[in-house]
Amino acid sequence: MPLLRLVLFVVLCIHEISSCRNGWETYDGHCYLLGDRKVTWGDASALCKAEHAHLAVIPNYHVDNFLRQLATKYAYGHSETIRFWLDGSDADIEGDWIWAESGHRVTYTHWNHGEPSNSRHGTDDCLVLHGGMGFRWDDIPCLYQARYICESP
Ligand SMILES: [Ca+2]
Ligand SMILES: [Ca+2]
Repeated sequence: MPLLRLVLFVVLCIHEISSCRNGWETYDGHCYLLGDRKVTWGDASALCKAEHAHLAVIPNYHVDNFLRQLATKYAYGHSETIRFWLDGSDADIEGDWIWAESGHRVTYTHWNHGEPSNSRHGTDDCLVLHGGMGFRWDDIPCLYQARYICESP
């Protein structure tokens, strides 16, 4: 039954290409995981790497919108303010926002009003989606504890 085998092979290939691991969400060829643990930006980055992924990058409005919806859905049923680390940081050069994984400059942005504030004596150097700001962007100290979003590939 070579035809049946061929069909099965094609189906398995399509499944392999289009699907993400259990618990990961798919959007536009990427897989995203919302990490439950509250950790520093550095630890979040390491946790994503352990999953063969990296902290999420937001290159455009569409990904921003998708991740904001995911985060908003996650926040239902949580009374605390939820924050998710992204891959962006200006720790190397103040005000120069870079996606750590690629080293590329952050071009598309969706900062909340008045952000990035570089507050707390200039230690706001890592990027979060901030639940208290409708999951628009905020810079907070990299050593704060927040949840995180991994992206793969
Ligand atoms: Ca800063
Ligand atoms: Ca800030």
